[in-house]
Amino acid sequence: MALGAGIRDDFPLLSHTVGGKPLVYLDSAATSQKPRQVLEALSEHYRCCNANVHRGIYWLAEEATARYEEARANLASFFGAARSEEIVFTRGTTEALNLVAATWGRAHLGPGDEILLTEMEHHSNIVPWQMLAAERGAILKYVPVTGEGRLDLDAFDRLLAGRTKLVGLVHQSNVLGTINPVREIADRAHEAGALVVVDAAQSAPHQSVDVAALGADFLAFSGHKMLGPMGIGGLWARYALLDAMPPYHGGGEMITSVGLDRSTYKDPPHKFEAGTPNVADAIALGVAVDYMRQVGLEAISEHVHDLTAYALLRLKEVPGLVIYGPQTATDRGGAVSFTLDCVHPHDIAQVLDGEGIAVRAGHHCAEPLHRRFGIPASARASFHLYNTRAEVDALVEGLLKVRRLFARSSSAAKEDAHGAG
Ligand code: C6P
Repeated sequence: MALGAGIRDDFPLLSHTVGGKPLVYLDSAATSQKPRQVLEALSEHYRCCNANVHRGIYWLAEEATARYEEARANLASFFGAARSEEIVFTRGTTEALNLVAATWGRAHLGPGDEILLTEMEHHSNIVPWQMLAAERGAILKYVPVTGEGRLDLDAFDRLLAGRTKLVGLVHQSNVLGTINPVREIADRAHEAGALVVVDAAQSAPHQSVDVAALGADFLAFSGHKMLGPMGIGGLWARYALLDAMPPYHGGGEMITSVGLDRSTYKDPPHKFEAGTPNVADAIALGVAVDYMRQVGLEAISEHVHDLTAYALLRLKEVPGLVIYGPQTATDRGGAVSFTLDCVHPHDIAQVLDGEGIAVRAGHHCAEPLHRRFGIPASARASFHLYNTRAEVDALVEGLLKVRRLFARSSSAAKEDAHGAG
């Protein structure tokens, strides 16, 4: 299937205009757009199959339950899990990482134990560990990021110690685009006796992510970046690991029996899914994953790689633009963050918005990483299977316009200051 222009008809939102200009959506790292198959699955669920799951013994409830569990099985096969019960549905990556910290972390980490993260983590793979470390007296350490935006693996080896109990890292940086050598890192971490938690929020939308091949112990993902709805995602972990973990939230449907003083819990994954789950969104995420497989993960990867290579090349034409992260598309995903001379990233995003171009500006929930590069914020363009080279061209034109506007206003300001002096 031809990606880019050839697939855009599947994504109704992409035909919108902004102030009379065609929408150029370059913010898929924040959330992807949804194909009509996913939109239809959502509406079909509520029109045809809506009932609570794992509770009713009537036909409709059993149908909803079967579809919900089919979605789980689908995600398990998408991530190469050994069994369906290894997928726990959560609201997304953030909740999945909090789950690991609050359950496995509380049970296994004590005073002086070390948690080794990286400087390029999203806040959702930092803050839950900070909270846990404060509670348990554990110590946080960070693998530094090199000037090229890669992990310093020599430093990783030095930091990995007998007291490292957990290594947490992002598969693909949401800022730098860097794709980290997870397998290599996981092998070294395992040798040192640590478990590995992988944040796959940005990799799972664009490439085949196989938990066994990666050597992960835990892997978190967000459905809304994978062409699925918001509010659904998950955690993968080996069944034995999940089985040994205490539950997360307490409530309905995660128990086998409740007494006044204590309760007993179901087996995974239900032990971790207290209360009414997000059934419709889980089912629609299953459809999103089917859609990605139908298009082909290899084809998606290649398309995003091609656009990224093209963007890295063309962005060099914008004077004063600095790109953070690997400068070539090798081992790199489709998130390209940059700054432009003295123009604040928010101003860049605002001027581009006037051209119908949607990019993100700010620290992208990766404040320590921005601090590492000595900048408070950056602008970011990110690509998915529906983006085109023409949209990259529009971005470059838009950035040249930003430069012209701000060069004019800064020379006017200089003239004013000169005049006033
Ligand atoms: N990054 C971005 O614009 P949630 O919000 O739970 O679906 O995903 C959190 C998350 C975790 N890890 C990485 C690497 C991420 O990129 C994100 C989400 C978005 O970059 C929103 S801040």
